[in-house]
Amino acid sequence: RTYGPASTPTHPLATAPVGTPPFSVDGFVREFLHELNTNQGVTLSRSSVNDQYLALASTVKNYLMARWLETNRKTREAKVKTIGYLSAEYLLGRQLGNALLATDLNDIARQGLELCGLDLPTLRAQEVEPGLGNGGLGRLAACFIDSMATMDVPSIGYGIRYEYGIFRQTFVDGRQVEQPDTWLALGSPWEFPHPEAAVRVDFGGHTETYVDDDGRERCRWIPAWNVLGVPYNYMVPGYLNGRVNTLRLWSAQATKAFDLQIFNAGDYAQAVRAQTFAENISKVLYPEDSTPQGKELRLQQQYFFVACSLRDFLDNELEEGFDLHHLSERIIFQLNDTHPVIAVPELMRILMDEKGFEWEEAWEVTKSCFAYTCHTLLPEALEVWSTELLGRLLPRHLEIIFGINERFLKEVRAAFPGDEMRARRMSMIAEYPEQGVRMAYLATVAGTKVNGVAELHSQLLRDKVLPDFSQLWPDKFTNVTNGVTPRRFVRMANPKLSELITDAIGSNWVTDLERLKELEPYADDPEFQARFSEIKAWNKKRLTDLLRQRDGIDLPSGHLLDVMVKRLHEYKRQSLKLLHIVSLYERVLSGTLAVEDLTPRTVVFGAKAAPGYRMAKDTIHLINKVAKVINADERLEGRLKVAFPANYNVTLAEKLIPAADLSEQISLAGMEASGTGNMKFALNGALTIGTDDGANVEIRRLVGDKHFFLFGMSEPEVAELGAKGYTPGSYYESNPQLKAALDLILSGEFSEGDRHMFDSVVYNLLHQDRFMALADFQSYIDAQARVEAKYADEAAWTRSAILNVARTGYFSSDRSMRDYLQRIWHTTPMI
Ligand code: B1N
Repeated sequence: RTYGPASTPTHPLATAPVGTPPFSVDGFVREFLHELNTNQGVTLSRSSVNDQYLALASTVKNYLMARWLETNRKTREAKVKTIGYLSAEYLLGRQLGNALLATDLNDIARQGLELCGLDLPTLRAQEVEPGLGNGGLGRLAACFIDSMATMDVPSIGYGIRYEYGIFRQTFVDGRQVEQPDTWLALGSPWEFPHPEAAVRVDFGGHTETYVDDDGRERCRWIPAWNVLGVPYNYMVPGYLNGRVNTLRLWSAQATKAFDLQIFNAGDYAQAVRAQTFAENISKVLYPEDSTPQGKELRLQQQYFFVACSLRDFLDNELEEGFDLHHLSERIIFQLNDTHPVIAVPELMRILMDEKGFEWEEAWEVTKSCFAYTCHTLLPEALEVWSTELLGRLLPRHLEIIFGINERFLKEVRAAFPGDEMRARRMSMIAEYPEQGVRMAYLATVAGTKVNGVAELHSQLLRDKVLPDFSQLWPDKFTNVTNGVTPRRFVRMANPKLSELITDAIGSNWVTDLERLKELEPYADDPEFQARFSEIKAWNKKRLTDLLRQRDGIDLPSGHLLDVMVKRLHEYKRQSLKLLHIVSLYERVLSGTLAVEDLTPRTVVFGAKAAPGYRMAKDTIHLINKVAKVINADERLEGRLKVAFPANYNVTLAEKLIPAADLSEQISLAGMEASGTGNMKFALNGALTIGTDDGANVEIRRLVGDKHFFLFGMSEPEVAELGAKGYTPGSYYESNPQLKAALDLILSGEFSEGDRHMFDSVVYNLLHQDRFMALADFQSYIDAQARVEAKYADEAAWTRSAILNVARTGYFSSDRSMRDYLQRIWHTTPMI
């Protein structure tokens, strides 16, 4: 690639900085109409809402453009260390609102559009969110790149531009039905494709040795096929700081050479099929959160984006002639879970096979350029790629992995002479049930640091998942507790609360969230309390309006809004929440609870199930059936409602979370690595009912026991019960309330008399209950009674809610980034 003009430009404008449209209503209107006319090719009077939205997006981009180009120039010139965030998922949410906030254009845009007879909220509603992630892990990546931009940290996010993001969930007779997510269909105004900068990625074939010009024996890879990776750049604007970082997502395309071979063979149809084959690589996001299926296409995706990203950084971001021995001075690749770990052998391969490094030299560089974040403890979530598949798809990489393992095990044997069992345990190569590469071990060996995502999780990672490794390298292990961006999840999602906070303590909290502490004295201020409650009520009204038009759901007013939103997984225990609801209902039916004593409560669920996860889908079906019966039963006098809007996503979260009173964080202790929804709720003034799990532990420590409803076994108690032998049936037999709830489901009450419709869910709980919902049932019911008692005292509840906001500033992703900078990346922001 060559950059820049062929000869020195003589026109003065050619070297002037890029212009930015004037920061005024007039300037904005002029730019907007220009975009509408020239980009969309329509006049205002003939434009559709989609035209208007696309023109508005272009307009805002124009305001960001000069800053983006300047950020790139400055960073390139400064030759500082960049963070290369490698993530298979980015759950970005809508872009327009964030871009308007980052540029402070909200008022100008609203007024300008009004002068054009248009309504900003209507145009904003036109945007389809890029759902390029499953849940917490992908959303975390999005929060982190936002924080890095806001904190002036040079970074590039690398990932995949899936043509179809996470599926759109619909319900048919209460069952989940997946629809394709066609997020690109109405245009994609936020991306900048660069087909001319496409990168070639090789696959398959075999390796061979040869003798190089210096007479050294070397290895090379003779691949069988290849595809092109086309980069699509996205702006990542910092908040009011003039920095705009880059997110670079790769899209797969067929190479010409690939087709030509087949075209020349005269098989036109086969050639077209081959093209489809190549382009399949970035076609769709795998919808499994936490249970990776060892699918060939997924490994292709992983290698595809990692190979493109390394190549891009080495060839285009580093200056020509840079001495790669010093690579770690200029980049640290953060591995977002094991999905991008194939980058490790890829960098080794580049350094050795392409740049002529010896093994030891290459390893020295490689192991200083990576750090690994683990996001799970579930054994089934730890990726293991079969060597059969790896060898077929990436033969050279498999060889290198074996080489890394061999040298690593030598080190282990030297450190623990005679302990052969340990060497076997620590091998990156598992032998059963088939030979496979344990990607977490490879990441741990190659990474300068390994971190978990909350204190408890990092501890369990050291003690239970990687104990041998933490013994060998205690200093390698560290914690960085997750965080969320206050820009999107407080400032944008909760404008009224933001205004109240700013009135009280000024506006610096948006980039310095620990300042929320200054709100503490206001917790006892009746006027502040009143405004705080009014805002909660306003947020509930806003949600009610949205759910009415989005889902046809009618939320009653004046209810305790009890919200459980997250992926559907047995360990998260949506079924425990459901048992609570069914139990309340059963107690009213059986007369053990008078209707008047029911706290008016609406439970809102939001959850997608992986399409192949039967138990999760059955649980969704059951929730919907229970909701239908309860919502229709007049005996409840409207005091208990269950709402399950379909297709929970970032856009819905932004409306739901600010409206919530109660945040459900009820996973079995030791199972949820961190959780990040828990943080968003607390920051928006919901109280948490939760177990001592993930970041809940830290939330409770910060907000205080009086302002958090703790229940359930602790992680050591869970381990103890598991070791002793857990028998869920005994809880059923000995707890009449639990028995009555389960029996009500078994009676067919929620399934038109069909007594077997929910056998899978109920019998799983009764006979297996891997995540011990029955063991925690009574404790959960008791905690819910404490919730109700507290809710009855409005002032006390509001005071606790305010203190939740005031004391959770720690959970800003800006703080997470500071921790990464200090503990892992060893670098500082620019300037
Ligand atoms: O990562 C989040 C945590 O807050 C959650 O506790 C954790 O469950 C989540 C395979 C995953 N862990 N593992 C995944 C996602 C996609 C996939 O294909 C695994 N997601 C988490 C952020 O740290």
